[in-house]
Amino acid sequence: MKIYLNGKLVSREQAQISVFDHGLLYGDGVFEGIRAYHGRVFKLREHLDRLANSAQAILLTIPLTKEELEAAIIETLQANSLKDAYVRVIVTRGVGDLGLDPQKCLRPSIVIIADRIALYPEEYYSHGLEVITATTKRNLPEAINPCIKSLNYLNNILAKIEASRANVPEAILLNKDGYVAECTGDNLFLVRGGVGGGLEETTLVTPPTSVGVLEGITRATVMDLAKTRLKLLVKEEPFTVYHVYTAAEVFLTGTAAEVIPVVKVDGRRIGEGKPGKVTHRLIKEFRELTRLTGVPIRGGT
Ligand code: PXG
Repeated sequence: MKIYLNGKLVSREQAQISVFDHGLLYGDGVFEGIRAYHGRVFKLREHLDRLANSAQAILLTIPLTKEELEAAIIETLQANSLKDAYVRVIVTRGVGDLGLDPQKCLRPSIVIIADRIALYPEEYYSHGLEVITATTKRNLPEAINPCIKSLNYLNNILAKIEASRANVPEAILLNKDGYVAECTGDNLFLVRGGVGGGLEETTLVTPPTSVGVLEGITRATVMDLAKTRLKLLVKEEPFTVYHVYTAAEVFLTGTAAEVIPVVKVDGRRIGEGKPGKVTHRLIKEFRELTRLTGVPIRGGT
């Protein structure tokens, strides 16, 4: 395996970072999780834009342009001969001293890891997930805005531990006012049923970023597919867990999960207790898009 580390492709053994790196000492940095499908990098520009925005929000200057970062990502995928992959891009504040002051960090560290994607079990898609509501609240947007994809994931990790202890794969985080925010690594959507079983009055609802969520790239893609392909109404609107319990369908979206149905929340069966038809159609549309679009890793693939 070849890993990109500060401008060089090095072996896994050589890919080492100083214990004085502020990414390690303070979680001071930002990252992206990106996928490549069939030799194309999916939504690469959107991921690079979000990385730039995360860095901008924490006053971190990335020493590469978006074009240079894109080339480094493609180069890392090529070096590992990967066509279907998970790519982790990490930019830390860099090596400093034992104080918080980022001014002591002279150069950000940049790491790109491209690996085979560890897919979720197929039964998650065919049968759906059970989730719980975590007692841990989502970070306050006024403190650390969840739109920043920072290296400090303790908020999400604490909720993930709650899920594991309840023997379920995911947990819903509420914000401090009790509105549903998102899951530990995925955005959340509800389907509100239309009358008569047609899709005409069906509405897709997801929390607005003002509630305190990461502005997921899969979230934006699914909202677009729902509008353009399924002709659904799509709303960004705050809601409570009551609206999750009483939804016709619930699903999660994320780079790793894609679109994944949720069939049980806090012991309540959602809808019919099996993945719904809107979720099924969105899974299909999303997978089709991943086959057809993306930045080619090699010309012509
Ligand atoms: N919310 C949070 C808190 C996330 O971390 C998402 C939503 C979905 O965003 P995207 O842009 O992926 O649709 C995320 C993304 C991992 C991993 O290795 C985590 C994410 C993405 C890819 C891999 O745990 N989180």
